[in-house]
Amino acid sequence: MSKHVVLITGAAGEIGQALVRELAGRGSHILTLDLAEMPAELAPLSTHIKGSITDKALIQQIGEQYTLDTIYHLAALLSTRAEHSPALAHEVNVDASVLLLELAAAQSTARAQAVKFIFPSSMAVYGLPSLEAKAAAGAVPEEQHLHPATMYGANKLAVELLGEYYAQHYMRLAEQPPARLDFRALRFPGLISAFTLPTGGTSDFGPEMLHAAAQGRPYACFVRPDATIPFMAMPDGVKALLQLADAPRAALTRSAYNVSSFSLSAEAFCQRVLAAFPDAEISYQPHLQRQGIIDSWPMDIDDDTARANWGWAPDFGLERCFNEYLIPNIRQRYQQ
Ligand code: AKB
Repeated sequence: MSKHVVLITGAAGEIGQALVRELAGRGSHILTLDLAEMPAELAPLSTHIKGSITDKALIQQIGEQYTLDTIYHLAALLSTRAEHSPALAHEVNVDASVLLLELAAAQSTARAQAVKFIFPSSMAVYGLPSLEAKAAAGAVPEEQHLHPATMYGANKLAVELLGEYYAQHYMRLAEQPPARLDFRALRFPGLISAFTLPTGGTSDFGPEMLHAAAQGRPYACFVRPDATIPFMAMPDGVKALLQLADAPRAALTRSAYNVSSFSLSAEAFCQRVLAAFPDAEISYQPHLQRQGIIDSWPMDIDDDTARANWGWAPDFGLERCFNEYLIPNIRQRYQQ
């Protein structure tokens, strides 16, 4: 019989690295897939395949060689990058997701046991048409404002819907009802890690500002001071993924859940950074397109349903996130 594994795609990315550490501590057999090698210190924690999730033959081979208990499908082109290469973004973010959903559906049916498919979606699925609408919307619940203004947001929303399709309707015309995959998605705000930096996203202005200040490098913020979105500490992001994966199926009333922690404007973020690194040189040079993306995202997202259904609550609110997680770890990292 083939080996039972937890598959993590995009494992060398920010969320992936943090998730691999956590899952390895639980004793899971981890299979990682990424275009890049895993960082040296994480390499012993998984069996790694260096390759692309768009490679059909590779995905088929993984399906033949491994029994997938859970898939954390993290690989994606983020929002800014996707605007530069929309067709590539669709191929990576949607077409490759369908390959994995097909594989999970096939294994669920063959084993008569649901493969869990955990998908990090994003607040990018929302699209507010104006700053007035953004201010009026406040904390957006899951069913409202689902008109994304970016390729990335459209991709994330498409995969949420496709995941629901494979979990609820796929092969409904078959004579025998198949065992279906168990699809669960989280809509993340901007994640901030003390140990890694994001690439290609638009919420990146927060972590970039902080890491630049800690290294004594000047930083030109690419959005206006008033630009406001929700954020979350990376350990809470990983906690949310694991908690959602562990939640009893019967407790879940939706397939995609908002999770949030705190909202901050770029200027409030800057003041937090300056309080820790008073010599930091932070200026504003708004980039029209990236500003437009941030303006279309909500100020906050309403995560009441996640709290009610599976006990979600972040460990790091605003104060703890900066004072206990980000600042001490970043100081130590760059020795300031
Ligand atoms: C991005 O900025 O593209 C991501 C996201 C909010 O999903 N960090």
